[in-house]
Amino acid sequence: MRIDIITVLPELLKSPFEASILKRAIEKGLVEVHFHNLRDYSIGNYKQVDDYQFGGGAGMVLMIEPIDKCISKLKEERDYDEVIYMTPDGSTLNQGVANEISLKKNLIILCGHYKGVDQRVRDLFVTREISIGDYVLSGGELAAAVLCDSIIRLLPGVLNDETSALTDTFQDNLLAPPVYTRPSNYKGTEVPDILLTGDFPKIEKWREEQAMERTTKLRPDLLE
Ligand code: 6GU
Repeated sequence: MRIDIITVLPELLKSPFEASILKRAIEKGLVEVHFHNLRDYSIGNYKQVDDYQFGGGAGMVLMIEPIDKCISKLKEERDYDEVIYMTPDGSTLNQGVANEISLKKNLIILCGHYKGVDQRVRDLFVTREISIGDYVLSGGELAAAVLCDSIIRLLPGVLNDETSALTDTFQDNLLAPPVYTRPSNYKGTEVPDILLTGDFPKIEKWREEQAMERTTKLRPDLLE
């Protein structure tokens, strides 16, 4: 997979890719992530990438020309499966969407900022609009990092134990069961006995029951 991220704030976006699982995925060559500073495609001597909105109103809007220049250059080099625009009015990211996008080969992710992008960018170039929840962030950068993490960890070979993404919360629309590690007794609070029996079919059954119980209690909407 290759991901090209277009942003006015690349520095806000880079650090999540420089640690832990995402870093290792990049080092292993399982994903390439490239950052493109929109300002490098700006017009005029002032490196302008945004402007006031027609019709008046507060807030700046990212202009179409720098975005067009950046996307066109990328598209000359390879084909893209999706141009994803990160915006609070997009469709909400969930595990199903992450699973679907993780199967794509080349992605462009465009981060909104200020009041967002000129509508013609969305009409002409964007194939999918994604939000990470019903609240407003200052820009699409942190949301793009969330999206990238959710898809990169699903790529084959990224997680050490290849089955572990399959047992994640949400992967089967259930919350994950509780997990424990040593010590089995910490200041009098104990790990459930069943987990210490070594009876794996029974443990599996207990985990399924716990997952169902947790989901019923905490997220009944997932069962609907
Ligand atoms: Cl993708 N962008 C912004 N600016 N705010 C958000 C969001 C995206 N998703 C939730 N809130």
